Amino acid sequence: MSEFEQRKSQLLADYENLIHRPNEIATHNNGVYTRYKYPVLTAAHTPVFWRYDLDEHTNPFLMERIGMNATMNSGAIKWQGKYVLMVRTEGVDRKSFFAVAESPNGIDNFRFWDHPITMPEDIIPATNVYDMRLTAHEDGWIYGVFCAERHDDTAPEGDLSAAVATAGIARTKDLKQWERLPDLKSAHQQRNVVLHPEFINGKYALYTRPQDGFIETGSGGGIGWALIDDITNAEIADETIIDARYYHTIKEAKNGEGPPPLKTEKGWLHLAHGVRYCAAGLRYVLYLYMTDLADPSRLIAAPGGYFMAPEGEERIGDVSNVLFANGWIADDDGRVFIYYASSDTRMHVATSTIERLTDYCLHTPPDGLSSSASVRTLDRLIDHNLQILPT
Ligand code: M1P
Repeated sequence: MSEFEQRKSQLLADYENLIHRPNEIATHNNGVYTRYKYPVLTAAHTPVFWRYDLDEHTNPFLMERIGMNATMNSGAIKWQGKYVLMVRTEGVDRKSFFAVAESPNGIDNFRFWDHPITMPEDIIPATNVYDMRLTAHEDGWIYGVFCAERHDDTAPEGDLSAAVATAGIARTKDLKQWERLPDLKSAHQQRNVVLHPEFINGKYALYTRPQDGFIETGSGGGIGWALIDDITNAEIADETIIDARYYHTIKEAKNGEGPPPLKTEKGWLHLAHGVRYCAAGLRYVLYLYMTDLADPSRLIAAPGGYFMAPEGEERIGDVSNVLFANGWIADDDGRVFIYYASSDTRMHVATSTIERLTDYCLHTPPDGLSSSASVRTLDRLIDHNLQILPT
């Protein structure tokens, strides 16, 4: 066998070993969710035939031709019995695109479909698209709502980082062929826009995140809510903040809706990210909240603090100290698969159940917004426990 053929066989064998590596439950368990030892997707999980030209005539040194940098912020859906992720895949050229990876069990054996998604453009093509939320809407379509980013041409000459974020909207019946609808029209820039799965008063409903600039939310007060008359020409007329940012909390700087909320007997269960400033930069953590079943814009539970924060290797990556989630899957038996990215680099899974997550939301004390309030809350639990514990 030639050296080329030997190396090619090794590459393909290593890839199959990686894909088939069984995941393992991590030892630490706080009773709310279970983490897993291995990421479910990394850049190395992208197919070998995306990265290498496998033809000895055109690539005699068997060099990587198209490098992949990250597999991150993924939408999720249960589709034809498979756990499917709509992966934000990022090449070494810093461009993100969408690609589907599926697994038979939700915790390992994720394999990419052969081709990435060809997403039709809106009238003005976007430079970068990312962070798709998948919503199986009661109208029968699967919607993908994602960030579409373009250079801000009103910025001073030479400012090549100024950008404008809008919500791109597309829909599909098979996750392969996509119909692009016009981007959301909004008075503000928008990122982290999510379509609610049901009609509300006969209208489509969006979770929004108004922001004054591309990075800073500025006057944007938090996660918003807007009803939309026509999804094929979506425009925000009224927008109300349903989950506000607060000083000295995990969502002081920014927050954003994660995946579409899950419908439970006790209310809509939401997963979101909160961002705060610190000396190391921005710190992104995940939190949960719940809203009313009949009125999903009415907050009914807001557990204090974060639900998950970066741990161990999750803390390090292209943008360190970040957890971000825009996909989860609830199975019929009540199990929930939470797909989260760490540090804008790789994808992980954590598992829990609807029962545990709603219990967490309804019984975790809210943030009292001051140190003295935190001590009072802690004292109540200590006193309760001291009555139970043997002296
Ligand atoms: O780099 C962290 C995250 O930053 C942005 O999120 P947000 O708009 O809430 O600040 C997004 O670019 C996201 O993709 C990224 O993970």
